[in-house]
Amino acid sequence: MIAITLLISSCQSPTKDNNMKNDSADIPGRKWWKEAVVYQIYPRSFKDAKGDGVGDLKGIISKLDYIKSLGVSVIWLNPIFSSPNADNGYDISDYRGIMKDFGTMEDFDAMLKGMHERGLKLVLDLVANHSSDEHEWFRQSRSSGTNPYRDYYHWWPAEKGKPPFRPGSFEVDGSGWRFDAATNAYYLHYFSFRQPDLNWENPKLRKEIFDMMNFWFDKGVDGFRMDVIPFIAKDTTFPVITQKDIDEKYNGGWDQYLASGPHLHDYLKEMNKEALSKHDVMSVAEGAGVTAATAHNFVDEDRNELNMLYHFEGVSLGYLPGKFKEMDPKGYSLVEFKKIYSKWDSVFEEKGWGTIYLGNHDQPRMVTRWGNDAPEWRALSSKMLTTFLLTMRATPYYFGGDELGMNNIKFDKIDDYRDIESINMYKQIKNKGGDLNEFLNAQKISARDNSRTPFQWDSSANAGFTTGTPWLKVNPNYKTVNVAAQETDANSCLNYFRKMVKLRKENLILVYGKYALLDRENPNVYAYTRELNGKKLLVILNFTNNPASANTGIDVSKAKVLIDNYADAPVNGQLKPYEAVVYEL
Ligand code: TEU
Repeated sequence: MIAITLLISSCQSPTKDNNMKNDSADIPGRKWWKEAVVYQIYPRSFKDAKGDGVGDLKGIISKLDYIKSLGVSVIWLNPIFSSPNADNGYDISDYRGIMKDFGTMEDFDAMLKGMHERGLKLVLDLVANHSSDEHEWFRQSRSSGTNPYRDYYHWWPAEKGKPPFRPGSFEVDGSGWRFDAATNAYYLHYFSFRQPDLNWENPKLRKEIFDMMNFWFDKGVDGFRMDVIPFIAKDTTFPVITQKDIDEKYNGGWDQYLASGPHLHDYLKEMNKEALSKHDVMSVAEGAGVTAATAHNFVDEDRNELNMLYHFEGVSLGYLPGKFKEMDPKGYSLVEFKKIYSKWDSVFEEKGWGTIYLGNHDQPRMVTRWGNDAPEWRALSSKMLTTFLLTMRATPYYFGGDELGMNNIKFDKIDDYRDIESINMYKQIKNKGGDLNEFLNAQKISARDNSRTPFQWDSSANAGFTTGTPWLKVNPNYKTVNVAAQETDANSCLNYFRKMVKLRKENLILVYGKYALLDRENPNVYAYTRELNGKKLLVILNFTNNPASANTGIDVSKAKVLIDNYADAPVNGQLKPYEAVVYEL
C-alpha cells in the first residue's frame, strides 16, 4: 500500500489531501513574511488621481482591487513622507507628514484601511541614514555650533582642515562632505548634499527614529524596508581611508567600508527592542555593502535585529569595472548568476531568511537587464524571470510593472532624465572630459529612471497613468504593453504572474523547500530542485533565445507539469527559447 501511495503521490498533481498546505505542521519557523510575495509600488509613477502628472495615494486607492487581484500579500511603498524630492522622496523633511504631491494623512489612512480590508499588508520605507537638508532638525543643527540639534548630524569644524575623503555618491565632485559657512564647518552626506547623514551615535536621534517608527506602527503599518541601514553607523573620528584600504580590506567597494561602522548592531538591537519587537511587523534591510560573511549579523532570529535583507551581489553582475554602471557588451554570465543566487540560498539555509529580486526603483526593468526586451522575446523572457523569482527559497520582492513585462524606456537625451544620480553623474563625466555618448548608451540599460516610468494601465493617453503631463515620460510601447490589453489574454505576462503567485501560495515547498542547483556549468539553462517532506519539484529555465537543454539527471517523463510559459511542455528535454517549466516529480 505504501509503495502504491508513493507512486500515486509522485505522479499526480497536488490534490487536496497531499497539497503542501496541509503539511504545514512539518514546517518549523513559519512566518507570514517568509510566505509573502512583496509587491513594490513606486508611488510617484503608479497612478495619478489628481491629474498633476505625479502619482498619488488616491491613485493607489483606486487600484487596490487590481493589486489584490495579483494575489500578492504585502505592498512595499517607496517613501511617501514630506520631501522636497531632491532624490524622489529619499530626502525626508517630515517623517510624520505625507508628501504634498502624494496627498494627505487622511488619504494615507483611507489607503491603509483599503489595503487591510483586502488582506494586504503595508511596508513603508524607513530612510533613517539621512534626512533632507530641509528637515527642521538640520535647519536647527546648521544654525549654530551649540544648537541642541547640532549633534543630530555629523559636523567637521573647518579649523581641523579639510575632512578625510568620504564618498557622496550623487555629487558631481563625488565628495561626501559639504562646507557650510554659517558655522564654518563641513557636514557629511553619503548621497546628495541635500541628504545630510544623521548621527546615530546620538541617543536622542535614535529615540526620534524609534518613536517615529512606533507612530506608524500604531497607525497599523506592517513593517519597514530600511534604506541603506548598514550605513547608519560611522566611526566618528573619521580616520583617513586610502584607496589601498578600500581595495585590500573592503573588496574594492566603498559600500563595504560604509557598511561596517562600529555600534551598527547595537543600534539595530535597540531598534528591535524599542520598536520592532512591540508589533507583529516585518523588517527588511536594504543591504548595501552587506556580504555573505556579514549577512547573518542582521537577520538571524537569535540576533533580535531584523527579519531579512536584500544584497546587491546579484544585481551588480555584468557591469564593466571602472565604468559607471556600464554593462559588459558580452552581457552577464548565467553560470555566475547561478553561483551568486545559489550561494545566497546557502547563506540562509540554516538560519536567517533571504529575499530575491531582480528589479526595483534603483534597478533597470528586469526584462531588459536579465531577459530580452526585443518584441519577440519580451513576454516569454519576462515570464521566465517571474518563474525564477517565485520558485526560489526567499521572500520575492516583485517590482510593480514587471508583471506586465514593462521594459526600459532607454532615453536618448540627458534632458529626459529626472534622477539625481543620472543627472549628476552626467555632469561629473562632462567635467572630467569623459565620453558622454558612452555614458548615455550605458544609461539606456542601467539608469534608475528606466524602472520609474509611469505604470502602463491602458492604451489611452499617458497609458491611463495621468490626465496631466507625466513627471517622467511614458514608455511609448504603452499602446500594447498595458494592464487592459493583458487582463483578457490568458497567456499574458499579467496572468502568468497571477498563476505563479497562486502556485507559490498553494505549494509551501516553493517557500521552504530545500534548494539544489543542477547542471551547474550549463551556460544557458538554470535548473534546480525544491524538496520538502518527501515532495520534489524541478524548475528549469532557459535564459537564452535559442533551444537548449539541461543535464539534470532527472527523468521527467512521468512528472506533472505544474506550469510552463509555453502551451506545450518540452519534448525529450528540449527547451524552447526562454522556456520556463516547473515539474512535480
Ligand atoms: O539606495 C542606496 C543605494 O545603494 C543606491 O544608491 C544604489 O547604489 C544606486 O541606486 C545604484 O545606482 C537607497 C534608495 O533605494 C535609493 O533610491 C536612494 O537614492 C538612496 O538609498 C539614498 O537614499
